[in-house]
Amino acid sequence: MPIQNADIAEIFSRVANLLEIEGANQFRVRAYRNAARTVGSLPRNAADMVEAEEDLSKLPGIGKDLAGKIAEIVKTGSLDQLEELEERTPAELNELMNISGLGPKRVSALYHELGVTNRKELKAAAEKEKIRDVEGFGKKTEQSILEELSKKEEGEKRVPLMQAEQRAAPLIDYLKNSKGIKKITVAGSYRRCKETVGDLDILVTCKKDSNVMDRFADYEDVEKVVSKGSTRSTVVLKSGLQVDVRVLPQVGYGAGLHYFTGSKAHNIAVRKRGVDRKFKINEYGVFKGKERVAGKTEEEVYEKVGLPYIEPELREDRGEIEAAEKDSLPNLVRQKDIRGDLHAHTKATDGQASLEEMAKAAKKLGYDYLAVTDHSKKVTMAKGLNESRLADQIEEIDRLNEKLDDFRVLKGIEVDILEDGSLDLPDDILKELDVRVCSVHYSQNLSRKKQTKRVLKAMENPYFNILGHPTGRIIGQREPYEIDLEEIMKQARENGCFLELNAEPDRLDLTDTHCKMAKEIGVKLAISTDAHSTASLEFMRFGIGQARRGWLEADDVLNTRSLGDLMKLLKRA
Ligand code: DGT
Ligand code: CA
Ligand code: CA
Ligand code: ZN
Repeated sequence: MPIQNADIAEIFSRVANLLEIEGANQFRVRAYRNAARTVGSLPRNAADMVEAEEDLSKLPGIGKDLAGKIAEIVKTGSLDQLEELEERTPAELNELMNISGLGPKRVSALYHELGVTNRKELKAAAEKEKIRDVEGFGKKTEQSILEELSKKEEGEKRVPLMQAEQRAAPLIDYLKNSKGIKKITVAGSYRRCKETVGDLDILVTCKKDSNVMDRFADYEDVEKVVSKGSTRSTVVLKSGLQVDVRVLPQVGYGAGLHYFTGSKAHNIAVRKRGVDRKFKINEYGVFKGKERVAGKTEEEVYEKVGLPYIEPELREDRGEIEAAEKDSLPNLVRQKDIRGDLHAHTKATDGQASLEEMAKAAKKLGYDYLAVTDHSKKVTMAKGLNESRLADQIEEIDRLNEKLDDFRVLKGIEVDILEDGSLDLPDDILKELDVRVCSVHYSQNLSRKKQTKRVLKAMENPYFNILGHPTGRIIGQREPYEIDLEEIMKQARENGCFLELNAEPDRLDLTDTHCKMAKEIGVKLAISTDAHSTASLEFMRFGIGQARRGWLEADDVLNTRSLGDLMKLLKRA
């Protein structure tokens, strides 16, 4: 593709910016700005004019010198003068001028006075309140620079999988109603069940006369159409989430699905195996020379490179290719393997539903059991239970269990692990329970050594069953606390304790790699929703996705056990 007028204009305006920052003569600076404007608004391609040897110096504001530079850009794609300038003055300064309120004069001042050359340094300077003291700036400008910077950062944020799901589901329903639609799937990190997604990659097969791209651009939740074509369109939704739609040919659908499911690292590894076997693999199919030899299904793609089908959650190039080669891929845990939920709250503390409502909702999901694990007294904000209120709840559960057929409410607690490693309730009452989830809620900022010691100490208590949300992280909001999980997992295995994979979509605590670590160490995980309402019992699926990304099989998961087997595993020696 020949160079566009906009590209030439961009080069000239960069030259003007850098000249101005250097303090060059104002007339020179203006000459480049004018040239940028002239070329940017030409009715014809400057590249074509150069090709036809037309005299560009006849254009308004373009002299012989600039005409020569246009020809240079058209022929080489770049301008020596700009490269020289960029050697003298940081090129990143140009990016700073996109921040509203900052023109070349101000960027020049920030550069010369404070040595600011990029966004990061600009942010640091604003945070240290240094900008307000530069001539021509003030407190207000400093504040608005900070606001501008954080707005841009938010635009680059990844979205938790559940939020992506809430955007994707109605959009898919809407697109399904387009003319001539055959298949429609969300690929990318979404299909791999990654805990956060950068954007949505929707794949479609359809008849020739389909209006799917028109409908997509017209979707009411669209903020901006970035590009629109017959095989690929991109929009940004009002929430800021970007969505790509690609129309794939039916014959190569499997290859396209494979390519756009990723991950990129997995694709590269598969493609390399293709090369070794003299196949070319891309998003359109598997080719030998020019001939398409496979690609209708993903299975076909894998078969051509000598591998069995690999589940999307495993496709991260973290050993799945090698495992597939040895035919030792895990048989991943599925939602239907789950027999119950081991972490849920009721109205007695900070839940929204009653004991009975929670039990009935869990039964309706097809479960055999639900552990009710309200908070302990330390968590005053959630009206945590003391011994006597817990004793009351135990009786209430006994009465409820008599009414329920083929279902068991387990007596439980989410008991706080105090800073010294003791538990927030005495053994006398803990021993009356079926299951104890033990969690850190306070003093999260201890050193790694102290935090690890605290939890190890707690696990010595014979009533410690499951370590709740083991790192305490909240995605995008709170960092995990410092803790040596490997040591904790090893000790848990020795003591007959378990770790939780908290399925709450903002927690997903443990991460996928932690899950894999647990499997390798040989400690079982409880996948639990930490439900605070009947609806959130359905968060189980996010936990399952994360567990699958961590290679877990049904046997690695505590709550795939029947009630009888579970009770045995919860009894420590
Ligand atoms: P995200 O959106 O950041 O959460 O992650 P993905 O995995 O959805 O990445 P995205 O949306 O950039 O691209 C979707 C898939 O397309 C990606 O998983 C693999 C494939 N893909 C994208 N770029 C490349 C590439 O340069 N090479 C290869 N082999 N595959 C690519
Ligand atoms: Ca994506
Ligand atoms: Ca994408
Ligand atoms: Zn908790």
